[in-house]
Amino acid sequence: MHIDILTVLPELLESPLGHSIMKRAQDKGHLTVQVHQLRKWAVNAYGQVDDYQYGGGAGMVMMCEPLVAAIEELQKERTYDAVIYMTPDGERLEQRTANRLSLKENLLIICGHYKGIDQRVRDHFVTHEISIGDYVLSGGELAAAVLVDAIGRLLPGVLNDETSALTDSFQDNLLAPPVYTRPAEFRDWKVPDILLSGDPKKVEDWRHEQALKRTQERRPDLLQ
Ligand code: 6GU
Repeated sequence: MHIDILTVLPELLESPLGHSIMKRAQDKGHLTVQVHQLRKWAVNAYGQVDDYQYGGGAGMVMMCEPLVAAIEELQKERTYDAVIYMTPDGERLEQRTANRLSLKENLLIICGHYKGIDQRVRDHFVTHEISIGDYVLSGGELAAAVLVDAIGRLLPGVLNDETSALTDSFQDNLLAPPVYTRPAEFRDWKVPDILLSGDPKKVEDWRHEQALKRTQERRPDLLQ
């Protein structure tokens, strides 16, 4: 998969996408991410990409010209399966969204800032609008990092057995069960006997039961 990201703050994406599993995904060639500074397509030598909003009101709006110039230049290079705009009024990101997007070949992600981007870019270029939850961030960059991580780790070959996505919370609408590591006894807190039993069937049943219990207690909405 290839992902292009348009932003005025490329630095905000470098660290989250440059470490751990996202780094490995890119090193192994499963994922390529190119972060583009939108000011490269600015309308003047000051690097201007935003302007006052028509109708008045506080807050700047990201202009059509730089965004459209950037999008059209990138579109000459590749055909995008989705042009995604990160925005708090978008559709909430869920595991199924990440699953679906992980099957695509080329994604273009636009990070908004200030009051957002000119509506005409949304109308004519954006195919998906995604929010990562009901709270407001200063810009779309951290949300884009979340989206790329959620998608990137699902690409075939990125995760190994140990990090397998199959046992993740949410992957089958269940939260993950509790986990333990050595020592078997710490202070007087013991690891559940079943996990030490060496009986894989019993262990699997216990984990499923614990996952159900945890989901019932914490997220009954997932079981509806
Ligand atoms: Cl995608 N962008 C911003 N600015 N805030 C958010 C968001 C996105 N998702 C939740 N809050």
